[in-house]
Amino acid sequence: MPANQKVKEVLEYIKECSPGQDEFYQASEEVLHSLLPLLKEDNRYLEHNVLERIMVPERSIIFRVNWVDDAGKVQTNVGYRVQFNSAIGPYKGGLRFHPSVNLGIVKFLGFEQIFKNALTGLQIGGAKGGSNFDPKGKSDNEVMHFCQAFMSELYKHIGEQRDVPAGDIGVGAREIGYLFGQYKKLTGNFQGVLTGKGLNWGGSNARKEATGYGSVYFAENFLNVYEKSLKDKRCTVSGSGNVAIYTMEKLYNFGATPISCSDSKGTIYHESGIEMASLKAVKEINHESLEAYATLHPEAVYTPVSHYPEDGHAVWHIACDVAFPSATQNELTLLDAQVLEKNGCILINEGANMPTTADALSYIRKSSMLFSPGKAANAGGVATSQLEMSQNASMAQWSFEEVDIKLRTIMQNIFKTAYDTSVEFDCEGDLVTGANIAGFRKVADSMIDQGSV
Ligand code: NDP
Ligand code: 2IT
Repeated sequence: MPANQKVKEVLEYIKECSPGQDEFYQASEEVLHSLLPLLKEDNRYLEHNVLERIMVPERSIIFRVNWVDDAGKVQTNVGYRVQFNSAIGPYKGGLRFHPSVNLGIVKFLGFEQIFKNALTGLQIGGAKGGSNFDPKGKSDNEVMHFCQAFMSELYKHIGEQRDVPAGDIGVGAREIGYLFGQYKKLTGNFQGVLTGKGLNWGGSNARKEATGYGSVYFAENFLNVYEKSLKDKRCTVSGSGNVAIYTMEKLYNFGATPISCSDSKGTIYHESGIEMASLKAVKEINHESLEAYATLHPEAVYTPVSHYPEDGHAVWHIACDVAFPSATQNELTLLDAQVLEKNGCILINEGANMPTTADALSYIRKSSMLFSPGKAANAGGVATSQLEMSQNASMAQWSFEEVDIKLRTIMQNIFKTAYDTSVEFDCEGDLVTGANIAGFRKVADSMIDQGSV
């Protein structure tokens, strides 16, 4: 059967057996279509039915999480852990706590994680998990009770050689601490079963900064190929969480100016550059909306989200040289991509997972703009998580500089792998194809080596 016919059949099958999972279809379509040049060249993947096998998670665990709120009432949420693929190592991937979390979201994130983790060159399989629990507006006590209840089920399925969760949207150091405490209480084991831990109890230096820093290292590598650099570039960044904040911090180190950030309520445009101490105070310490940043800096422009109801996001309407979508999936639409191009943007570098909609992505790939796919550009976070696992296994703690140097090298290698693969398949600079083929090939070859398990 011709490869394109096979891809079509597998995608139809996926829709039939996993109804209502739009984000998972979107990620699957992008990956499978971009594999066509490889599938046409090497028949082994179809012979061994690798496409059918790789699209179905090895295991999906869905569980009830009951916890008691501050008023003494029992609340219920749904918990997930999708252990997608363990061909190249123990399952690895974050946990997301956000009201929008459902099985389709967790599956799209877990599927992307398989190829991202393979691209790091490290031995980690792909997984993702989370809950529709919303940490916003909850007291520390409620967040702790939720995390304890969540771990009371999850602990049965994870382990340092088996599955090592970490943070993602809504899961940071506080949540990892409560989850780790409960794991230790239930099992009696102090082991590196989670990453993103506190520095006093097994965490790695530079893990907090790693995704944002790595995203900037990746962008610089890409621009250098075309004899350009981030120096003096005006950069728009979306989001104001972990990835966005450390993207902005590293942009300043490279002589670029981050001029925007956003959250679920609105966008800040600060022409002279985002002031990092104020942003960290508003978002990391006080957990306020960005409106508080505008109060501190009256010269900054604050636009509430409803300003562009006709399908577009204020942040992408600000003229920039490089755009760093770093908030959430499908936050950059076709209209946004057209406006970015018109305003002279030269590179869109994905810090978030799948922030670009499918039609925006196909437009961008035909445009003159460069594009860094998230599974390559944001892989610095999970790569540094693996460095944390490595330090835990040897009971060592490396300095910030040591970890940062390793992160820089890993990002350089990820870029080179994706870029060289694009050259190998005659689409120089098309890193969507390059990253998908390089990640897939490593995992698929390992699956073939390991037989029909
Ligand atoms: P955080 O929870 O720290 O921050 C998320 C940010 O995005 C916040 O500013 C939040 O706004 C905004 N946001 C979230 N959901 C929405 C939404 N539905 N609409 C509008 N804004 C939204 O998460 P991270 O920074 O860790 O994650 C950001 C992205 O990066 C995600 O796609 C994640 O999967 C990806 N990623 C994260 C890694 C990590 O190491 N943390 C590694 C690789 C990728 P508000 O403050 O109002 O909630
Ligand atoms: O999407 C991601 O790569 C993450 N949220 C980080 C995963 C990890 O295991 O550090």
